[in-house]
Amino acid sequence: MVIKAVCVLKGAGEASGTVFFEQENDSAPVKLTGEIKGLTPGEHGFHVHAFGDNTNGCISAGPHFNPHNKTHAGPTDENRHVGDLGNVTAAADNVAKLDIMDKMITLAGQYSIIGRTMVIHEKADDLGKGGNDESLKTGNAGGRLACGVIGIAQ
Ligand SMILES: [Cu+2]
Ligand SMILES: [Zn+2]
Repeated sequence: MVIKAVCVLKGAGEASGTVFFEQENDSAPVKLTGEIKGLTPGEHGFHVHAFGDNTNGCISAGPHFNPHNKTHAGPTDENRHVGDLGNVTAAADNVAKLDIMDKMITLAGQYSIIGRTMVIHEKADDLGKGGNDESLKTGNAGGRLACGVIGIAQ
């Protein structure tokens, strides 16, 4: 049975978007589609953060979703936070079109990302290769432009 989720991202500034998630079964990779607009052209860090809490804006979502206690890395790294989806790239029209397949996130079971928060960042994620402590926690991706809680889709 296909599992579907959706996330509407909003923030204090221009950035906003919608992300659709689809997983063929509970152990299949998850496909992300959709778009985020209002971004400066170039790369922006894109992660699943731990909490589905936006009470104080995107900051309440907490750190990257990391149930296995790993350090921050890129989406293709074996050792990474579950929430590490790397970067999305906005074109000259300020829109980033999403087309991501990820083998680590899941929409089912005890490590499901449903009920957690997607965050789009101000800067590029250095994927843990920045050579400082912060790189191994956040990828130095800077402020949180927009976010939204991942919910069950119809
Ligand atoms: Cu993040
Ligand atoms: Zn991370």
